[in-house]
Amino acid sequence: MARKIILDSDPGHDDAVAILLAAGNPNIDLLAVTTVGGNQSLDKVTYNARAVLEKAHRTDIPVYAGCDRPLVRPQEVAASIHGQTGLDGVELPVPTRPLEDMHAVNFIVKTIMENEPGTITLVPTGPLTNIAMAVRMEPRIVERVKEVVLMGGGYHVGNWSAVAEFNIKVDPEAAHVVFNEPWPVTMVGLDLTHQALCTPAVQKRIEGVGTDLAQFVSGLMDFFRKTYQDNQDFVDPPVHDPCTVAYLIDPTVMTTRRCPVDVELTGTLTTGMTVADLRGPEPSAEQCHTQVAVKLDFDKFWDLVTDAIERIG
Ligand SMILES: [Ca+2]
Repeated sequence: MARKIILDSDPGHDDAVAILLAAGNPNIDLLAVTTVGGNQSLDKVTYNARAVLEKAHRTDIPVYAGCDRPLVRPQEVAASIHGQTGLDGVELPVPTRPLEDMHAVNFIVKTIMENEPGTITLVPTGPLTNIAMAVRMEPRIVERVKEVVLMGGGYHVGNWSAVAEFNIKVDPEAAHVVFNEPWPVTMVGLDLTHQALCTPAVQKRIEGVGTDLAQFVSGLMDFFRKTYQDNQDFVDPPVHDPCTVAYLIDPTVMTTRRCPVDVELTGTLTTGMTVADLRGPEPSAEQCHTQVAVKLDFDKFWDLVTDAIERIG
């Protein structure tokens, strides 16, 4: 049975690859892409989500726009990494399917409440604003969601400050809400995603698929490599967001460590840090509802991504 997921994203080069992996793998039932202001403004990332689905010939998948700014703090975008459009470096197709009327937060709540408990998985790959809003609007979603598998944070490294990752740093209050609800949360943070590097060999393999879509992904990776080289001192870009979807397709794509995780809101240097308590023996699932991703199976991950691009055609 395919896993029913809602991908809550802010595309974004790596979000685009996450959408393609979810749309192109038969074990995932992508119910909708919901969007949140993050890498770029809400309007831009929403357009990008629709354009990526258009490129993947998946106009059957609806897109719902959500919150346009963080709960408390002024908005901060990642133009240094994703450019002025949020998906710089490629030509986007014009979306043919209109944006849905309903707000993303309403859609998330409605979908979870209307489906059998334990059947919907939330996959946030942007700031956690929509998810926090959904929890506050309808607290019963917490016990009905199967799990939350999110890209964000890190237990020993940051990218938007020394210790904080972008998605958490820009809306730490929302992240605080999400990590403190008792649903199962898997944090796919920078410790893991910095292993998901799009090396020249990986990119060549993707290009080898030989389709227009494969060229599109390669174009995205060229831009992403350049901004990561210029701004984050990387040689190859880490393709963060699809790691979440890969884990849902095949949990053996990564190892995880169960541990309490909380979000710093009042640090003078550490606001937005995901503080993971790795002391002592690993707690059980009954004792602890949060876990962090540790080690990626690099080959298995890129096999899944390449396979999805191939299947989409
Ligand atoms: Ca993202």
